[in-house]
Order: sequence, then C-alpha cells, then structure tokens
Amino acid sequence: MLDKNRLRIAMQKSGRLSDDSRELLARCGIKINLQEQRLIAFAENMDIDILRVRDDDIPGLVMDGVVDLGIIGENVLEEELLSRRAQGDDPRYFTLRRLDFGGCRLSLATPLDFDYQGPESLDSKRIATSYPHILKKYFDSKRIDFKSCLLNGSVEVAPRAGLSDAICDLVSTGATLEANGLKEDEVIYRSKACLIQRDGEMPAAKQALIDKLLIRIQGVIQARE
Ligand code: PRT
Ligand code: ZN
Repeated sequence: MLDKNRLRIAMQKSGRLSDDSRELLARCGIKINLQEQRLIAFAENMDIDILRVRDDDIPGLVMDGVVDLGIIGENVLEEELLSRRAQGDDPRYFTLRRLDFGGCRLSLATPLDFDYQGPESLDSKRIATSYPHILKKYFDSKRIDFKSCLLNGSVEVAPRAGLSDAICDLVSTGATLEANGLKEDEVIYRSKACLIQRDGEMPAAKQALIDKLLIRIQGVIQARE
C-alpha cells in the first residue's frame, strides 16, 4: 500500500495532458524520476507520490478519495460527474485551479452537406460521441430529442460509416473535422485542464503542502502569461 502521509497526485500517463502535467509539477520543484512503465513515481525531495493512469480514471480516483489531487481535462471531469449523478451518486471534489494547457472545445459537427440551422436541426437525429452525458445535458436544456451512439474512439468517421447523422467531439485546430468532411456547427462545452482535490479532511501537513504547491503553480502560470 502507498504511504497515506504522502500527498498522492494522479496525472495522465501518456496522452495530450501528460507532458504539460509533468512539466508543471517539475516547475513546481517536484523532483520525480518517471520511469516509463511505472504506475507510481515517488518524488525525491517532497512527500509526494505521483500516480500515472488513463485520464478517464482520474476524476473517479479523486471522487472516491483514492488520491488527494488530480490533473484532468474539465471535459472528462464533467462527464464523470454527470455520469455518477445519473446513477444517483453525489460525487464531491474541489477545483483548486484551472490550468493553462489542454484547451479544447466539445462541438457538434455535421457533414458538409448537412443544412445546420441550430441545434433544433438535430431533432431526432443520431449523434455519435464519447461524451453522452454532456451531450444529453445540452439537448435537455434546449428541450430537443436526439439519439446517441456511444463511441470511445473514431467518432469522426461515424457519419461517413453510416453510424450517425452528426458527431459531438473534441476539437482543437479543426483539422480532424476537415479531414473527415465535417464542419463545426456549435460549441457546447469549453475545456481546459484543471487541478482538483478530493473532498474530506486533509491532514495539516498535506494541506500545507497543497497550499505551497498552489502558490508555486500560480507563479509558474503567471510567468508564462
Ligand atoms: O489514454 P488516455 O485515456 O489517458 O488518453 P485519451 O486518448 O483518452 O485522451 P487524449 O490524450 O487524447 O486527451 C486527453 C485530454 O486532452 C482530453 O480529455 C482533453 O481534455 C484534452 N484535449 C485537448 C484533447 C484535444 N485537445 C484534442 N484535440 N483531446 C482530444 N483531442 C482529439 C479529438 O478527440 C479529435 O480526435 O484531437 C482530435 C481533434 O484535434 P484537431 O486539432 O484536429 O481539432
Ligand atoms: Zn481517455
């Protein structure tokens, strides 16, 4: 078992957030020896352990109190929050800080020949997405019906493959949509990476370390602005 007296931080192991997360922690002065295959890395100079996992697991690890802090995209966090609420849970966590990386938007997109006049154009249409709960919240707020098609990858090929009429997927440059003959019609959620903390009592020494880290993160981000 991990030492409960050490601060546990979960970050993405490999993917779009991992380099920036690693760099942020390094700039905060945390010396970590990240060996590629290791799930857990121990800081050499502070009472901190780093857990390196799939990004999708990070919100749950924080909400379940398994780790103290997590660095995660707001899109994944919001989807997990809505999913747990839909199951009748009341998940708790605090957002400590929005970070300055991982920026993207969750957008509705349709084939170039689809006549999009607003979200009502998608009434009763099938929409492929990896974010069914965020999508449902959006359409519920507009009182529009839709059919969903859950895909955890290759969402952008769904219309061409005849699986859906539209998609709801993450976009940053728009190149993926363009390459797949799709156009971005509507942004439904804007996301950045954020630092979250578990709910519940925190031992004083750990809280002091969190406070120190937050001040350093503030400094790192300000210096980059
Ligand atoms: O393996 P693991 O589960 O940890 O990683 P993953 O493959 O699920 O996620 P990953 O590493 O792709 O993304 C992690 C997080 O980065 C996301 O949850 C977002 O918060 C953030 N992010 C920022 C993005 C993008 N930008 C992004 N462009 N995540 C995904 N994309 C994808 C998008 O899904 C689409 O396929 O990039 C493509 C679009 O990019 P453009 O530039 O062509 O528009
Ligand atoms: Zn993932």
